Amino acid sequence: MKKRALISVSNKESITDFAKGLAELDYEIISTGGTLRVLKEAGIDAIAVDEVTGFPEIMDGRLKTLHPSVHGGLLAKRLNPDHMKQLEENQIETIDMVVVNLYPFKETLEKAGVTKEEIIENIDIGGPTMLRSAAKNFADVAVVVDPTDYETILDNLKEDDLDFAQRRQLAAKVFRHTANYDAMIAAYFQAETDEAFPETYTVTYEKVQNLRYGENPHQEAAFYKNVLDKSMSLATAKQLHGKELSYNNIQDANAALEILAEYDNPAAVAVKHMNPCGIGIADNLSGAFDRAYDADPVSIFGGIVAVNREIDTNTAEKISKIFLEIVIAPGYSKEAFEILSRKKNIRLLELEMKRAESVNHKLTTVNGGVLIQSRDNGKVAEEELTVATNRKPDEKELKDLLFAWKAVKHVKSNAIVLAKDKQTIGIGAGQMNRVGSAKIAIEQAGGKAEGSVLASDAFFPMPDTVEAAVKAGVTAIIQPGGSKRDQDSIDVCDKHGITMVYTNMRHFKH
Ligand code: 93A
Repeated sequence: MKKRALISVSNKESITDFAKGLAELDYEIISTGGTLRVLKEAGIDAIAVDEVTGFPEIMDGRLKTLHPSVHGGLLAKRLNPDHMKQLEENQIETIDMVVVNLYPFKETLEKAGVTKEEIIENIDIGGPTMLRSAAKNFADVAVVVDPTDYETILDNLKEDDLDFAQRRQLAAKVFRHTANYDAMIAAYFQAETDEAFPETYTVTYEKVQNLRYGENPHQEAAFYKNVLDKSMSLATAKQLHGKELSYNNIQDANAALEILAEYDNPAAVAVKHMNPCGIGIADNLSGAFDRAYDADPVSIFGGIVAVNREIDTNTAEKISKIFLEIVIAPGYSKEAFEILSRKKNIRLLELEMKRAESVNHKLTTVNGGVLIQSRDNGKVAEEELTVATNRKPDEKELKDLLFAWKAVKHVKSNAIVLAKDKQTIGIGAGQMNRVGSAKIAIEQAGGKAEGSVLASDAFFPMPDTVEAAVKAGVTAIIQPGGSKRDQDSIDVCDKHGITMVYTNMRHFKH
């Protein structure tokens, strides 16, 4: 009896060559609508699956191959006389090979302007079912899901039939493939429904690249992207120049992007070890960069600079004077690119600066599991601030306070930021007590601290930070409020005539 292969593929790449090869090896080819058309056009002899099922393809193809004549032919154990007798009684013939690849669900999701109907229509039901039937019965059936396997399989078949181990390997690939395919669908539905934290949490990651090493050279690492995440991401950044990104580069660059997303005006952000060391905004990019640089000309060395406007010649010249690992911008003027790309080691990235859509949760691994939380998208508007002190902030102080508040959100706790005139002037990050971070920020600011504002990511458990701020010449403070000892801090402020506002929102970042 002639061997039979069922071919039904969405990705029609190389399919005619493969089918031709099978026909030459005397396989009878059965195929579905679109695939059959392509095969026929290439002059390959094939029959429609309707002829096997005795049932037409209906409902726009939703029902093509879901039929006992197909699945019986795939699932029957050839060495089981009962199975074979039952096939015969039901006039079902065996199928020896399945060649299927699935409706492009992921590609459809990624399409710009795609409708929900289109996404749903691209959930393949019949394809995975055939793949799974064939893969379960790999002892008797060969199952091919990956077009890059076509050539080897033909070569092997020309020698001899595929052996048990080869068929098992193909089946393993299929189960991996259908599991991923379903996981992607599950993750899509998870994001669509309001159930934020379901009993099992599905997320699928796709490799962007292997990395040379992890945080340290003795650690291995790779970069994966979340298939469903369409927010501003390094996975979609275009690298125009320089060495491959490292693990630490990606983390730092990501931190820079998150900070940048806070600002609409021309802004520049310098980042070191995932903390900002300088943030500046201005009417033009070159001015913003000056402020980010002047904020801390020492720490920026070997750091990352991200900006939210195309880099012009003027800014490029300034940037080129310092040693940076990475520059990220939505674009570079021709001349700016020439200036910056003269530096061999600098990595130049281009990335459209759109707001993070924040559909995704933040995942942090812990031993044995993962903590999942919604992202910190908290924002505080001017009218939401409450003034705790006798004195109210004046207009300039208010602007500086809100600027500093946006910055402190992105600094590791305990976080203190001193700012003045649209520029951070001192940043204290990650200390184990709040006043420790304050001291660092104040020292960094030096003489600039006079007339500056201070932001704290969490409340003051005691008045020591406020006392240090007063001594340094800070005139206004922004903090969440809510400590049992708030009054102690207020008293210090009132005594020295400085102002303090509450955001009623905390921005821990650990
Ligand atoms: O709509 S389906 O879920 N119902 C089916 O019965 C079915 N059978 C095969 N999708 C089905 N397929 C898929 O059609 C295959 O997985 C393949 O991706 C595609 C090939 O269709 P065509 O040959 O018409 O281009």
